[in-house]
Amino acid sequence: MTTKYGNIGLLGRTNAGKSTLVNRIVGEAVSIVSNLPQTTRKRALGIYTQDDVQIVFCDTPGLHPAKNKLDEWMNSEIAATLTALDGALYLVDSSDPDLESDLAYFAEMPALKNFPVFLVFSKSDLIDEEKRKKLLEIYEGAFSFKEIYFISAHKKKGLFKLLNGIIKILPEGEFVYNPDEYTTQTEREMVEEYIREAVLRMYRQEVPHSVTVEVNEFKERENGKTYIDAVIYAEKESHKKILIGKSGTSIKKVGETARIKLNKTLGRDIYLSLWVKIRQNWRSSEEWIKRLGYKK
Ligand SMILES: Nc1nc2c(ncn2[C@@H]2O[C@H](COP(=O)(O)OP(=O)(O)OP(=O)(O)O)[C@@H](O)[C@H]2O)c(=O)[nH]1
Ligand SMILES: [Mg+2]
Repeated sequence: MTTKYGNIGLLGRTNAGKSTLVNRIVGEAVSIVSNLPQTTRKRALGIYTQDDVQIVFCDTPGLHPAKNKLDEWMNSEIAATLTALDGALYLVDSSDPDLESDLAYFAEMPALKNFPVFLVFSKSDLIDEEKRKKLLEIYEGAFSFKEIYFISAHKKKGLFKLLNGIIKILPEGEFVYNPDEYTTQTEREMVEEYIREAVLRMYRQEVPHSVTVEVNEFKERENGKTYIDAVIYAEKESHKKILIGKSGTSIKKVGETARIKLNKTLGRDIYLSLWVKIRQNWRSSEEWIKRLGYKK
């Protein structure tokens, strides 16, 4: 049987819906999602396999001005992803387009000219026909897009059409992954990301962005439970207090949210023990960025 295999990048401004789309196509929570900017930090690979086709979706962070070492590293993740793609989906939030920022993205990433790029208007459930026409007018000629799609990951609209479009541009090739694999992330990385997602969803802007998570212990116990011990690092004492909450109620909620999702994804009982510690200015520390795996 002739098979097709390729790497497809998910690109676009922060909050465009890149990670949501990858999760929807792959069918598992490969990449975390929130309504705050800069949710995705690391490249995350989601693997889609159907019949004679295997597509590796490379989710990336949104391009943003670098204020610290973490930002610089996140932006470098985008450039690194672009070196190994067969094609890319450039997502624009239909309900919040910003042509100027998108043009800046294209200018900053000249490697985009090396492969076909599809323009994908996401969140189409939030706009009407008139707005659609307007978007097409605005974006026509902004870049040499191979094709244009409107999709809604939430309402599962337009995804089949988009997948067929992607399959058409895939080269022939052997599968690289086992058909039942859906991500290249380790379980430890997924645990850290799920905890960070719970934090992103529970607190306000400033706190979640100063947070990173590290798993200290990951042990299978004889009683069939998996015991996980993880630390949430915050940058300031005031953030630590907010994260813990009155009598520890907030951190308990974070743990519970992450635990439920982990039970489901990892398919076993999880016992999760969470701690909050302070690591001042970790986002500006080369050593900490490296230690936390934000460096390859
Ligand atoms: N209404 C609607 N909202 C969506 C849809 N897809 C994503 N969203 C929402 O858009 C927000 C951002 O989604 P993400 O998938 O985290 O966006 P992202 O592009 O990965 O963002 P970064 O990782 O920060 O670059 C979340 O609140 C999603 O629930 C959709 O099809 N319809
Ligand atoms: Mg994301």
